[in-house]
Amino acid sequence: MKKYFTTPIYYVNDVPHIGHAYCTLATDTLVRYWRKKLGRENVFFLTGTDENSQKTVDAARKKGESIAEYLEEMAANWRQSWEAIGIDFDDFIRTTEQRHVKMVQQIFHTIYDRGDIYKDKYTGLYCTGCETFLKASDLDENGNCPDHKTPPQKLQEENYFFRLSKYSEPLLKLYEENPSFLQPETRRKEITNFIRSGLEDVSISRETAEFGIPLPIDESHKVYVWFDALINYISGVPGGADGDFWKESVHIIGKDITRFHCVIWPAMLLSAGIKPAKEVFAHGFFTVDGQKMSKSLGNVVSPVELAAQYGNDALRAGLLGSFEFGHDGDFSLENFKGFYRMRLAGGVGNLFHRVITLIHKFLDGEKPKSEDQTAEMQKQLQEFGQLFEAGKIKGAIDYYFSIVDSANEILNKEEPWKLAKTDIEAAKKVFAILLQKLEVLAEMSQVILPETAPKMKKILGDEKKVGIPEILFEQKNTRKA
Ligand code: ME8
Repeated sequence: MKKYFTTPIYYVNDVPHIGHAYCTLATDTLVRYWRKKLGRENVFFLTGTDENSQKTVDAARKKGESIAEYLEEMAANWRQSWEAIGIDFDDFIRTTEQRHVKMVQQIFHTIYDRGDIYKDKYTGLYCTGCETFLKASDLDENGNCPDHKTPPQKLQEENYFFRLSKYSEPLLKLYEENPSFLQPETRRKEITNFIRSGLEDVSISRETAEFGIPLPIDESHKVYVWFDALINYISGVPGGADGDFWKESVHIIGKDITRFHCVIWPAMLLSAGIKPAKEVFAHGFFTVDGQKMSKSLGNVVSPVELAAQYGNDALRAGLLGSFEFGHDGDFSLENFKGFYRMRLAGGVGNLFHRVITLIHKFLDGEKPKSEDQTAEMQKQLQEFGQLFEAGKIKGAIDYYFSIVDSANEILNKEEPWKLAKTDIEAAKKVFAILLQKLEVLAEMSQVILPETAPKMKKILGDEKKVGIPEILFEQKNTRKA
């Protein structure tokens, strides 16, 4: 079995914030689960940057740089940011790369040959922030884009259109036949209702765009950035649309871009004679301390800075553990610090340190013989896996910490350091149980705390003896002043 995971390709008009990191870390964590289950060679993970956008042109201009210069710098920044926070992608695609440009032109041509592209005049309201046309009814009371709070541009141009309206029925059939095509259920309902309400054809070229991929049928137009961007999922997958990975594709996206991924993209593929992605998972949006992240509010959190301070595993588990995958939520720095202090340093870190130190002290580091608990351990690993396979990332993280809590409870209740002085055999039994819990946690950590997992394995030693205790999570001064 194979699996192919993608994140959205992000716009490069700015550096990554924790919203982008949330999606990328969620995908990376799912990828780690599946790599562990299927073997690394059977899982492919693609991320990248969406570059052929007016946002690129505006941002480069603002910085006084050429587009090429700006893009080199920003694509490197995104790539390095992901590497810095421990994202282990297999490939990083940029939409200005030749492999992508060629694929876009090829797919465009196939759709054109099907008769699904035609030229027409268009007048509409365009928001560069969204890179999409808005209807008058979409605007807020000030006539602005409700997301970007800026007035849309009035565009009048000759555009090429994609016959999306033709695909209502085939799309509804796709949804009916593939119940897991779009998750969670709330998004599926929203999108199927949208399709049922009737689809309009969409403009897929820009006559006035300054930057982008020229249409293979008319060099004076550029391909609309979304039509171009979605195709990255095929330009970046080994074997392309005919390969084994594409058949098992899973797009992880935020709910804001569900229509593009679950209406336009599958319709483009149906038109091009390519099977749509197998699954799309649209996660929720989160606020920071109850407020939408924005530069003007100054509450934009850098994942790179947070990880440099608390470690990559803390960022991963803290962020993904804040609210359930698929739901909206909130991220607060105070809660994050509390999570670090109580769950990581005081919870799992302290547990490993105490158990291993006690085994050194009372058993000379020798591992006690234990009753076979393989069945129990297998059961726990299975339940952990089931949570992942159901898309419950927070559920899996909570499950992990429930094992940490149960081990800490055993330790505090049985007090093996006292028991060892009166009944060493009874103490050995307690240590054996605790060691097995640590083994399970080390195993699960490969997925949710991947940088700590090898340290845990080292501390757990070999068949006979435990290793040297090590501080896994330094206590930091995280208390409120
Ligand atoms: O839309 N909470 O890119 P983008 C949760 N280039 N997730 C958030 C978030 C928040 N507050 N803010 C952003 C684009 N995200 C296109 C995609 S794909 C072919 C093209 C995440 O840079 C979320 O995953 O605007 C969202 O979908 C994504 O960032 C949008 O990133």
